[in-house]
Amino acid sequence: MAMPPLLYTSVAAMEHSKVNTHIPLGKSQVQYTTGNAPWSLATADFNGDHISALAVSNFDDNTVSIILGKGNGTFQSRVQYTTGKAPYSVIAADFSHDKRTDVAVTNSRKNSVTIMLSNGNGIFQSQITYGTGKTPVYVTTGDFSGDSRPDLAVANVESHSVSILLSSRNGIFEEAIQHSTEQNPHSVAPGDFNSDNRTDLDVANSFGNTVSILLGNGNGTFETQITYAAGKSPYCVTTGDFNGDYRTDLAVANFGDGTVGILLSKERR
Ligand SMILES: [Ca+2]
Ligand SMILES: [Ca+2]
Ligand SMILES: [Ca+2]
Ligand SMILES: [Ca+2]
Repeated sequence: MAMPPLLYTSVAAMEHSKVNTHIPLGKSQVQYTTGNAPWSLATADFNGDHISALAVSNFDDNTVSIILGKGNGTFQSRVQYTTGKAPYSVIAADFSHDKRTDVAVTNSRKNSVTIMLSNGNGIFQSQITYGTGKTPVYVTTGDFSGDSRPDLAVANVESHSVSILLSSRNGIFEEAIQHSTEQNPHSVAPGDFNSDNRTDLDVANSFGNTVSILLGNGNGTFETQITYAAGKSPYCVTTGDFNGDYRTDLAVANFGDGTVGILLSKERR
């Protein structure tokens, strides 16, 4: 069996745990062909039929597969689009502000991010690429500049940074601005941690054993990171309000010690 694409040496051994679910899904999966080594996927309605379609990053053949739904739970055959080398993390959002959902994917061995703008009929334009830091593994989106257009934040695992790419117009992005993190950021998530209605970022620093908070200034710029201790080898972060105080808290998956860490947001800074 092929191994997942590890881009760098992990400090912790992989653990597998059995998950027993009782969700009443169909008895057996139906499989659809992608490219080689599909690694990440996003769902969105790419052709305006209100049916969720799939965008899949294929790590080994430098493509994204777009797989449109037929509306009855089955899917059409894939359509392949070229990306940069070793596409890793894929997301869907309307970057061009035309009500057509587009796709972004990190090219982990090309130090770039690919943007595929949608024509609205399930067909995408050829990729446009923008430079990032070294080994971009994870991409997320949020409006960091306050213009209601979705921007991009990319975790660059080997340059120990997050790249911010601001959407300017028609799906065109400005040149990336790098913000330092601690060692080997592997995941980045948006959230408003200081309740100022400006989107901030939290970052899991997988070799730093920390979480970085980058407070947003609302104009696309961010403050210097504030770091908090995490567990061992934190690889993924997400947000939620875990204590019901309407302030955004964060959760971090600590790959190396079998825990999830919770950091509760305190009073406004
Ligand atoms: Ca669009
Ligand atoms: Ca924006
Ligand atoms: Ca904020
Ligand atoms: Ca809270």
